[in-house]
Amino acid sequence: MAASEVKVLGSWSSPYVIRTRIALHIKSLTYEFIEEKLSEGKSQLLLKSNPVYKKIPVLIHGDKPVNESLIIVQYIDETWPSGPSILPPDPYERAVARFWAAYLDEKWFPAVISIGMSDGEEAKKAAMAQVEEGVALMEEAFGKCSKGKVFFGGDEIGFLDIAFGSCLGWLRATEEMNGIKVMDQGKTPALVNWAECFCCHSAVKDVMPDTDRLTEFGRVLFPKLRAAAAAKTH
Ligand SMILES: N[C@@H](CCC(=O)N[C@@H](CS)C(=O)NCC(=O)O)C(=O)O
Repeated sequence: MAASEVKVLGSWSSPYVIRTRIALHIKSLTYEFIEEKLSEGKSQLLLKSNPVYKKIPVLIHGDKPVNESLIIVQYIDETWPSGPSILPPDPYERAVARFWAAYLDEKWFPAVISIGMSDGEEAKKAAMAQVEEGVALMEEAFGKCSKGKVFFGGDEIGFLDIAFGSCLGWLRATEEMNGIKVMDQGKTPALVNWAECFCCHSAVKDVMPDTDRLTEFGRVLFPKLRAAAAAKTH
């Protein structure tokens, strides 16, 4: 397949975009990465390709757009079955991986973001407690899913590794910005080891954003987002 047949609309800092790129790397697919500068407005191509949510990532395969990062990862796995499998072959294990991925997107990652979005100390503390609780749940889930191997997916990176691992950059930047440590050797030793292996993996290391760069970006972004949220409520 020619490189231009697969395009990704995305940005370097988005955890959701990273998922798409990791899945493409696992399948050894070449693709064109089109950087969307969201702060400067959305491109016509993005608005046309994701008219419902108008969000990145968008995978464009030929002339067909696919939206929503977890759906994109599953599409890549099903469309190029000859590369390493991303979803577990067993239906129950697949259901478990999808369950935790949905939990991460619906509950856990929004709590990570609300640490940066909270104005008062009380709200920040509540968000931190939610994030810590989630990490403890994921430590337990790791024990069950990995069966003593390196990744949630076993010997290789799978669906849940991609769903969770893509959030590591923002988790680390949030820890840095707020002087906290959520994932550490004392509380979550298995996840600490997993995170290190995940970030060093050849499919991941070139797209995982540098923590310092992300922290610097977050220090500018969060005050703007907080101001925009406050303006909305007044
Ligand atoms: N549920 C979506 C979330 C995607 C998302 O929130 N993307 C952000 C960038 S990290 C975005 O495009 N934001 C632009 C906007 O909200 O208008 C997915 O998994 O793909």
